[in-house]
Amino acid sequence: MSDAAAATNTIPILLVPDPRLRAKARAVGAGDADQVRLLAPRMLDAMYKAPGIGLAAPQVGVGLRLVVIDLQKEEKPAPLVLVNPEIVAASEELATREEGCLSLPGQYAEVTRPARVKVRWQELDGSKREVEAEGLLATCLQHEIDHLNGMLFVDHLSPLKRNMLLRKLAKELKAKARG
Ligand code: GNR
Ligand code: NI
Repeated sequence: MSDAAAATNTIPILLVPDPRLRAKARAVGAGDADQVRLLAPRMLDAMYKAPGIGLAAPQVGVGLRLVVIDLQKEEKPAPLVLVNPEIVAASEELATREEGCLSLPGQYAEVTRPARVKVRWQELDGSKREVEAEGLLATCLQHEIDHLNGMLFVDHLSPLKRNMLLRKLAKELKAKARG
């Protein structure tokens, strides 16, 4: 396949300031099963190609509570598909980690969040799952669930840092568009 054809088949990731990144996604219901089964592998594909460790449906313009994650620790894939994920408990202890986002390419900042979270979700078959996460997985789960609520990592920064980063992104995207 040519590069152009491959690019056409990869679902595009929306960039800030696309308003679809700021909308609250709705819960996946029984009537969404077909769409979710088609979309999840396309989201994983876009995530691996980016490459990234997580992707939320609003980042590909779909307002559903659907997330894919693969921390890609060793070389072998370990994809997670999370339907209707929710944080059911969070530690008082906080952790600070550098975050990036595929919707704000090239922008990174330290973000402070709960160090550990308990997250509940459904699998594609509707079965219930729960995990107690720490470290990078805890960060990634919170980052992706934020996307479902129209939140971006920059919203956790001071207004000064947020505006600096958003202006830098706008400038870089403009330069890139000019070539
Ligand atoms: O690929 C990603 N890396 C990352 C690094 C630190 C904290 C969060 C993330 S998620 C990000 C992919 C993305 O934008 N998901 O929404
Ligand atoms: Ni993101």
